[in-house]
Amino acid sequence: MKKLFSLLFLLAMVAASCSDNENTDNGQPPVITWAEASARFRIYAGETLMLVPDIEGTDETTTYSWTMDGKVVSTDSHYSFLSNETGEFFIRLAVTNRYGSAEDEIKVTVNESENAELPELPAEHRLWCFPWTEINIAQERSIKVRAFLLRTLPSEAEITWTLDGQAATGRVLNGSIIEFPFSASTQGTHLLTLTLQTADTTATQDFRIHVCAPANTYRRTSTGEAMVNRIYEYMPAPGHQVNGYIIVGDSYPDDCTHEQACDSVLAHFSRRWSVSLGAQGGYLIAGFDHSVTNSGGDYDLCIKGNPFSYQSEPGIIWVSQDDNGDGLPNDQWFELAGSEYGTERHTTSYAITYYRPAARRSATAWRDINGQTGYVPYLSYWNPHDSYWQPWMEGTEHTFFSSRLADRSTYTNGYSDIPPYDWGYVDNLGSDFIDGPAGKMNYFRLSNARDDNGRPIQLDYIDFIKVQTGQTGSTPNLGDISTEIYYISDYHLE
Ligand SMILES: [Ca+2]
Ligand SMILES: [Ca+2]
Ligand SMILES: [Ca+2]
Repeated sequence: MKKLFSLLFLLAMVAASCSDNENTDNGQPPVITWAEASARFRIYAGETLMLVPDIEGTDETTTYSWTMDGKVVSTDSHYSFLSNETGEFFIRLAVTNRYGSAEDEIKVTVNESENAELPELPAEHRLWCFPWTEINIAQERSIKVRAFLLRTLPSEAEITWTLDGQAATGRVLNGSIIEFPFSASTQGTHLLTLTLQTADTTATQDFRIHVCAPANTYRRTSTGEAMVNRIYEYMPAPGHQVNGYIIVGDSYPDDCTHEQACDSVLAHFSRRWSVSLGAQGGYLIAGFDHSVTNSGGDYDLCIKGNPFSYQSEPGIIWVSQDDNGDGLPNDQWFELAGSEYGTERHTTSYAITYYRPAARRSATAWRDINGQTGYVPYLSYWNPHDSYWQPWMEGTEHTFFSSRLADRSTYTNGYSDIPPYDWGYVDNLGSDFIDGPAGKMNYFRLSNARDDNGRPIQLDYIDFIKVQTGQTGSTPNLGDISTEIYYISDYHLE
């Protein structure tokens, strides 16, 4: 277990090292200013606000005095304020140097716990949603076509399938997932239609499955470039580390397009800077300029995250071959099994919908396929952005489809602990977090690929990789659990 304050302290030191710890003696009394991120002193009860002013004119005689109601609360260059009471608090800072002193007072407004300001969930949900409605798949493989029901169906509801015009049989899982197992025996496009009929509604959905050449037809040779060379999709779920996180600052402008966001992620990777996938289900899809060979049991992929001893945020890895050879990730995905795969701590076929907050500086509500609801918290200290909903996410709600790992985080007396799983996840301090050829990071084996039935599948190589935040959860001081990535590469070229 690790205390939050060690991280906060580290942050304070990082901030301090670029400002008031350096001797900036300019023959004048000190000047106190506040970085914009710290200027909005509005927090929730129980939330820690780290106050780190920028001080000009420090020297070896400089002293600091933080006071509240006339009492000294700190003599450090920074002050971490925490109140479980609501109200307005006035904090005074006095800084001296050999030429004089400066004082400043700030007002911190502490609101009731977040629950008092949580947005309401929409009462009515749409009928259903689909991870995909068109896909490419290699001949002789099989895939499960799925529809996720978002409303409880009346008992008389009738579900029917047709495949290429002929009646076919699917099944309903747990009352909320409709599934059709499709085997790709004949090349060409197959039309699968799902119809749902109740006393007052008929809904249909078409799925187009393009059965392509047999697997391994479009293998590409290596150019020697280890790192992924393109980001095809960057769709982070809402989260406080995605854009505007206090350590990183703004990563994207308010009118950022999806294409610009993808380019920005690749630029981050080339510098080994972090990008966050946001809360559960948030993901990115990357590709290589060659096919990455499956070594048959050794490591094949390298992915860097930022796990700490007290904070693993496991991301689940998916891989794909370019089954139709068009250079785009529009083909079947396979999950790389980690240590929890197939256990009660691992759920496949999970869907979670986030709702765009109507109010500024607000938590983001979600509802999942199991009917559970919750919020991605708004943490003004960590990220004072108006919204954690990214500009390129269209609409008022967005559903992510993924597998899910059980949230095992704990929070006790100001301490958070988000423990790692054993292996098989990025941003996770497991046994595969090693100092390998690409540096200290998680390493992955393509031999762990699983098909839709949970069985091992032999992929001679892969072309695309998808990484998704695996847990739904948050702690009061560290916020949402969200996977971070800094770099993805082909192990064999490191
Ligand atoms: Ca992390
Ligand atoms: Ca493709
Ligand atoms: Ca995170």
